[in-house]
Amino acid sequence: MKLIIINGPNLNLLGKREPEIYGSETFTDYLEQLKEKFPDIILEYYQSNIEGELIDKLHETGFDYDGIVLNAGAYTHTSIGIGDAIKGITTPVVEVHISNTFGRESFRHQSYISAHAKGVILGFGLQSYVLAIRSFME
Ligand code: CA2
Repeated sequence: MKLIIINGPNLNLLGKREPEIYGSETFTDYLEQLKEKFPDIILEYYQSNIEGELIDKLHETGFDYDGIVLNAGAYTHTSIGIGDAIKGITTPVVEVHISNTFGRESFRHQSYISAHAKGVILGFGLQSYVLAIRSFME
């Protein structure tokens, strides 16, 4: 099984700022743990701060990968373009968030992704990614 984790804007800062919300681990360190935890899965990773690059990556992977784990960061709440891209591909997308966006500012309650996602996992810290990967295993 081949999955890709796609992270959006500012998630490259994980572990470097705001540890009270996002924890103190960098995503690249965490990715190594994920690969050890799921040795039978081909697990790729992509991060961009640029909306169009995220859309390009969804198009590139969205027809032959088995699943996409997407944390679109703040674009979740603003990007009709990313929502349309998910609608236009065939690979199922699981939307993830580290924080419980519903316990935060009201602008984070809106998602342009959820309606087109296979499912949504949020609020479990980095463990949200483990739960998302597991959701593709059954
Ligand atoms: O909880 C999540 O995973 C979010 O997608 C994270 C986004 C936020 O805009 C969403 O509302 C919820 C922000 C990612 C920024 O990550 C940082 C990490 C460390 C320092 C600064 C930002």
